[in-house]
Amino acid sequence: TQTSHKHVTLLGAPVEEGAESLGCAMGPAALRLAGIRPALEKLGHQVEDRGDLAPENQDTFALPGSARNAPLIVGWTRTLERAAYQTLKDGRLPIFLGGDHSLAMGTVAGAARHAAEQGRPLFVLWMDAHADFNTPATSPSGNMHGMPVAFFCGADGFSGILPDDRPLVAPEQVFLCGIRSIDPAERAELAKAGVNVFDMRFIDENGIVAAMKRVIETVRQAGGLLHVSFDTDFLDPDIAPGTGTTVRGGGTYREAHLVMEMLYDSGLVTSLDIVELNPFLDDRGKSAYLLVELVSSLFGQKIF
Ligand code: EXY
Ligand code: MN
Ligand code: MN
Ligand code: MN
Repeated sequence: TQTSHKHVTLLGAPVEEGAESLGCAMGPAALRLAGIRPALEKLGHQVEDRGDLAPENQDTFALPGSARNAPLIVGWTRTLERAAYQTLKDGRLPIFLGGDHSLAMGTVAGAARHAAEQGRPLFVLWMDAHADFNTPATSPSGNMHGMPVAFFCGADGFSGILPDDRPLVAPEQVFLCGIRSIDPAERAELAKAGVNVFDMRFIDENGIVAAMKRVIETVRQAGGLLHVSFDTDFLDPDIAPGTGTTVRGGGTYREAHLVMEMLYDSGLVTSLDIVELNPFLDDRGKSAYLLVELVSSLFGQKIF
């Protein structure tokens, strides 16, 4: 409605070097072409599009272990940390248009800096087939899109990426939802850290509503801010083929909309990533259009 409209800022983050297969750099363009801005405006929101960001140069940066394209990803992390922080400080709601999931190293870090300044806890809802909890020491692939949750939870192996190496988000304030593919070493570290995991079995047995109620209640009771990081591969590949790391048995069309509708009703979401859309792998814009539909639900689109 017009009275509760948000001031939204779209920021393109065309990073693809954190993934195995290239193409995510075309994600921001595809989301714009699928109409993300008019969709938000139609719901009464005030929208500015800041275009695509560019990573700062970090050519000489090095990370020990297996982390492909680390200098570039670190440059993106620093750029996005500042962009997220500044947009939130300006009282706006940033939507980051990915780009692969490594971009969340920066967006969550910036949201965490803003939350700390406000004296409020930051919670992260991570919608994904994967846990993204590898480190340069555990990663089987070296792909940094499989690492952002470990990074912002303060796992070892990421020293020097940002000036402050302390954990950015407490693992207990992170909720992974939709998980159905975890590497062995990743699983062990995840359990040790104490991150909340709603895997697909939990969702099958209890329903997505139970998971979301727990997230929303926890954030509300703590007076927290909520960053949502939405990986396209959370969705079942049948409805969202346009992503590089599909895993079957994913979130359904109605489950995904219901998550977004419940989040809208909660009024708790303060920042958002839409990531891992690879238009090169998509089927006539099907996944891009679906993502825009889901963003509409998150911003107040009602069935009735
Ligand atoms: N766990 C695997 C790896 O670390 O290589 C796959 C990660 C895929 C990450 C995608 C974006 O969520
Ligand atoms: Mn206004
Ligand atoms: Mn991911
Ligand atoms: Mn994923």
